[in-house]
Amino acid sequence: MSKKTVKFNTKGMVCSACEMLIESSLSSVDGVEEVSSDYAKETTTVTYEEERVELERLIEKLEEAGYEASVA
Ligand SMILES: [Cu+2]
Repeated sequence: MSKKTVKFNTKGMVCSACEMLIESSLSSVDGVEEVSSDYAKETTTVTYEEERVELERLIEKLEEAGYEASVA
């Protein structure tokens, strides 16, 4: 299985609760291995298994959580 790490701009983050929200939301996606969010930079770095998760799915999840997401 090949792992991929992608960094997203996650605009709209304002506090550490945003980090926790994003981290728990993305961690619940099957195939996601690691999520690291930084509200000061408004970025989220995700490591996932390419065969199991679509990049689009991650963006969708971030948008659902309430953030404006794009690949950094
Ligand atoms: Cu917040």
